[in-house]
Parts: sequence; structure tokens; C-alpha cells
Amino acid sequence: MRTQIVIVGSGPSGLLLGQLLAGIGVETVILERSSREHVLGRVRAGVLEQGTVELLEEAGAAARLHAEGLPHSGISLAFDERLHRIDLAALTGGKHVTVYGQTEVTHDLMDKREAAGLVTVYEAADVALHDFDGAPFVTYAKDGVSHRIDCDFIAGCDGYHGVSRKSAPERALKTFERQYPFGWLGVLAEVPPADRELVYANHERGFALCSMRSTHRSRYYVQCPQDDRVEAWSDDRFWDELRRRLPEQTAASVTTGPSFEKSIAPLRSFVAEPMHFGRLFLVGDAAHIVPPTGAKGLNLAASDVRYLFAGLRDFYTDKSQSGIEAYSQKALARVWKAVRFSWWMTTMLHRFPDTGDFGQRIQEAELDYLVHSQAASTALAENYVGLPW
Ligand code: RFL
Ligand code: PHB
Repeated sequence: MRTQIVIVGSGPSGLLLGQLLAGIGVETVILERSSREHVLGRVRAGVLEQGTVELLEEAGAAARLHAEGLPHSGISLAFDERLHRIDLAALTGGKHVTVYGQTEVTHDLMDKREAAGLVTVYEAADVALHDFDGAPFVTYAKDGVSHRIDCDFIAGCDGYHGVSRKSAPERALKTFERQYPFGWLGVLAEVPPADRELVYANHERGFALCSMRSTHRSRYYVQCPQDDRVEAWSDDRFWDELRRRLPEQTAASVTTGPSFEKSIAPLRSFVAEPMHFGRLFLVGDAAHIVPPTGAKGLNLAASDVRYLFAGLRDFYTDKSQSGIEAYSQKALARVWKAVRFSWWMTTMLHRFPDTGDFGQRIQEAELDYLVHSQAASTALAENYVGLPW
């Protein structure tokens, strides 16, 4: 079998790239290791930058997002027993973010792909990438039968644990990594959110985040030890810990209820350079991971897709190589700024085991400065709503 582009991975980056390429008549096949249900069962990101929303519009997959997504023009930082609002819109000339779950984005893109009759092979085992310095092809097994797809390009959209980055020649790849000594315990519950907007809390017991998926579904997180286990956290323990880390008034507004999802995610920063090897491109989490504190992971995946799509469009419409050759450099310039922002937010808001009370006071001084300085608040706001592409 032959196609123009094999996309490895049916997460948001693979699906979005496939949909944009379909819009200009470029044929793709997506190979996904898991089942459709498994991909849709993962609860992850919740905050979309305006640029991400615009790209979903371009892909024709933004109708439900516009009907159901919640535009937010501010966030709050909680410390010192108070909420301090950062007015994102006022500080950025009217920009806002949209709260809409990654699960829903994935769902909308999958529906579009299916409606257009485009091919996704779910439960594709043993995906292997070949000859991406010459005439590339991809092999995989489905129901015990081996298959081969020849193609012009391979897009590695298969996340941090995928096969694409591991297929790049080791000598050519440089990686940068920082592990944080804690994780996030996240809970989803069918209860109204504590606040109209997101609340990021710095507390001496540890970080907490109040987020949401809708006006009746809440997403909450608390910082937990790296090696903690979900089974150690009953719903009651979670709600008690969350409320202890919030200012009294916000804690009083938390509606508790049974959780229907509970998971622990490690926090890390990771970047692989370059993101382009011959006819293989790395996209999204396959090339970089950020801690979720800045809400940047999914948005970075979308900005990679935007740069790669522009390069591939120039290649197929004008036979120009310059866009795809500039892909890695352009994407990485934006990636590193988001890596910096996410690291900074993480450092400012979490309790670090080895910095003690001194570290806590430094954070409080930084937060106090941040909310009282228009320059510092603006720096946060323009990063949070998304830097220019
Ligand atoms: P994904 O979503 O990991 O999708 C990769 C897909 O590839 C498949 N795959 C393979 N397929 C074939 N062969 C193989 N060998 C394969 N190996 C893997 C996988 O099954 C999967 O379907 O990567 P993608 O598309 O690059 O998307 C990245 C985003 O998922 C990620 O950056 C965000 O979820 C990060 N993130 C957040 N990002 C935001 O922008 N805003 C947020 O508010 C936000 N919150 C979060 C987050 C991530 C979190 N966790 C759990 C890590 C909150 C959390 C808790
Ligand atoms: C979420 O709603 O899952 C979420 C929101 C903001 C973040 C991270 C996660 O910074």
C-alpha cells in the first residue's frame, strides 16, 4: 500500500495534522497502537490558546468547541489566604483562553476523520519506521498480519513513549531533561467548579489547582509525592487536602462528590533536538514534554502541527522544500519559550522538598511582586494566552 504521509499516533497532534492535510487534498494513514476507546478515555489537558482554537477552526473541527467551550479572560493565583486575579484580557489586548477538554478535541477530530472516510488503523502493533533518509516506509501488524505502507513522509505524533523519537539516529539526537520531585493527583467529579475561573494555589502543604470541564464538571489537582499511589487517596482524603490548600472562601465554595476519574501524573520537562530527520518529523509530545502547570502541552503540539502543515503545504503545492527544512528550528524556538514558562510556573507554585521555609518565602515574595507589578503580570498573561506563532 502507498500513501503520501503516514502519521504515527492518533492523539491530538496526529489527528489535527491529518485533518489539515485532508483540507488540501493530501492523503494520510494514521497508525495508532491503542483502541479508539482507550485514546478517548485519557483525561488530560483542559485549556486551549486562541491560536489552537483557530487551527481547529481551520481543520473544520471547532463547531462543538464554540458551542460548549468556556472562554476565560482571567485566572487567579491563590496565596497568603487570598485570591489574586490576573486579568488576561486586559493585560493582552483582549486575548482569552478556552476551557475545553482534550478528550473532546480528540473526539471532534476523530468524528471529522471518520465522516471524511479517512483511514485510521487502531491497535496497530509493532509499528516500525524504515529508510526515512531515502524512500520511507512503515511496517506494522494488525490481527497478527504484517503490513507495509510506502510514503513520502512520516509524521511521528506518537507521544513521549512512542517509537518515532526512538527511531531517530542516536548520534543525531540531543535531549534535555528535568524531573520534578513530585507529581499531580488529578480528580474529575460531576460537581460545579469552586470558582468561575481557574485557581492556581501556592500553599505550604503543596500546590493545588481548581479547573473544570464545564459548568457542572470539575477538574482538581493536588501536588503529591512522586511515588504516591492513587489507592492511598480516598475521595474524602482528596477533598480535605484540596480544601486545606485553598483560601477559606474558595475552600467553602468547593462542592464535593464522588470522583469518576483519579490518576497521578509525574512532572517533567523534556526536549529532543532536532525535530526533523530526513523524511521523518517529530511532533508534539514525541519531541517535548512540559509540566502541566502552564497548560502548554497540547497547545505546543498544535503549534508544531501548524509549522509542519505550512511546510508540507508549500511542498505539495509549490514543490518548495524551505518550509519543511525550517520546521525544526521554528518549532523549537516556540517550544523552548513554553518550556521556560512551564518550568517557571512550576517552580513558583510548588513546594520543593529541599528548599524548605526559605524557598517558601522566596515564592511568596515572587508572587506578591507578580500580582502587584503590571509588567510582571503582563509577562505571565502573554505567555498564558500563548506567544505569537
Ligand atoms: P499524545 O496525546 O500522547 O498522543 C500520542 C498517541 O500515539 C500513540 N502511540 C503509538 N501509536 C502507534 N505506535 C506506537 N508505537 C505508539 N506509541 C504511542 C498513543 O497511544 C497516543 O494515542 O501526544 P500528542 O498528540 O502529541 O498530544 C500531546 C498532549 O496529549 C499533551 O501535551 C497534553 O495532554 C499535556 N497536558 C496539557 N496540555 C495543555 O496544553 N493544557 C493543559 O491544560 C494540559 N494539562 C496535560 C495536562 C497532560 C497531563 N498528563 C496526564 C500528562 C494535564 C495532565 C494531567
Ligand atoms: C486541566 O483542566 O486539566 C488543566 C488546566 C490547567 C492546567 C493544567 C491542567 O495548567
